[in-house]
Amino acid sequence: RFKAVIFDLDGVITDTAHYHYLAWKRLAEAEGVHFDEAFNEQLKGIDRMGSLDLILAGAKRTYSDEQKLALADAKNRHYQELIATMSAADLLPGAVDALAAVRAAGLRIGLASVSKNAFTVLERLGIRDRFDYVVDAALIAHSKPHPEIFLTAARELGVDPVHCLGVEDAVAGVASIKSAGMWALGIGNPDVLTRADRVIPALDGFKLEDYQ
Ligand code: B16
Ligand code: MG
Repeated sequence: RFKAVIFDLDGVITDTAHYHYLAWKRLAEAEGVHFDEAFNEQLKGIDRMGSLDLILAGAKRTYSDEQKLALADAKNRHYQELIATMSAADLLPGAVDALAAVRAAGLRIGLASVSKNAFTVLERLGIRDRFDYVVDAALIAHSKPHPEIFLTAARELGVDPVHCLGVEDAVAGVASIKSAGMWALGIGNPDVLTRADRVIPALDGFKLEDYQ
């Protein structure tokens, strides 16, 4: 019944989620804000300024818009240093096989990442041409959990959301998929991704025929 599969990037196809974590952790600690894996979970799938606001809500001082932009820029420069040496070796196990299986089944393939670095990461991984449509995060007004990004991917792929399967590692991402009216495959822990229709630990367990 599915006609398209729309993938998230960070934490699904490659482990850039860890690089985002490292970059935010350094920033948070420099601002005197405690930062751990549990807090980071809330930031996954949330855009850059939204993530920064969540972190700075825990700070003792207030920040001007200018100061916030400078902090967001510094985080992004650190993140870009961390992804600079990425290559096809950084594809997570099963990612390429999953993309190939979806292609072989004749379905359309989309990418829905709110990261403004997504095109760079896809190029480094060497998989840009495996996607029929990649959402440009710069054109998205509302970060996940809002459905805009998944709905945009479906529209550009020419597929009704009810015929789309979305793949996500983040709580906000699964919420975005469900709000878009799609079927959600969670990647990670079922106790965390409670709204997903099915959860598997990683893409190397991806079996398209199992999802209905
Ligand atoms: P950037 P996704 C998201 O990507 C990340 O999960 C999130 O941690 C990050 O803050 C966001 O991209 C923005 O990234 O600063 O590179 O624009 O999960 O939607 O692929
Ligand atoms: Mg993600």
